[in-house]
Amino acid sequence: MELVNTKFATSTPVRSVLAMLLLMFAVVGFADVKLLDSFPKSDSKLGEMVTDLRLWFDVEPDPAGSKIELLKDDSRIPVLALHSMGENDLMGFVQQPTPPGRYRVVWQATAVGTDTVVYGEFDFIIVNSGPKP
Ligand SMILES: [Cu+2]
Repeated sequence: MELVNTKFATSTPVRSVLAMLLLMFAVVGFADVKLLDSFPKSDSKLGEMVTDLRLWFDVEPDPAGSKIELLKDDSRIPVLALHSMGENDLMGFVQQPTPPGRYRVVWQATAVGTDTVVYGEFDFIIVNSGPKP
């Protein structure tokens, strides 16, 4: 009888701790889509044109719920055929020449299995591309 009482006394707190942990995981899971790396890298300088953009995240992004835009000054350069290469990444193709200048990547991403949309942006610079072959 005493043994049963002891078990009952310990199992309730254990269950509420487990429930709290599950809740915390759920909350973190919704909020957590972090950009870990990119090509081009944030604030980097490149010596050549960019034909594709890649973003790496801490979770698997859903290309269908994600978007990448490339801006130069006030004009928008289309980034097409957004897909993943299977490395928690998004990749898209830049379909116009990217002459020297300052560029801004504006992205939005949704993790697979969530509805939360996370936004971000970063800049990079393309310096003298050199003569075309
Ligand atoms: Cu690819």
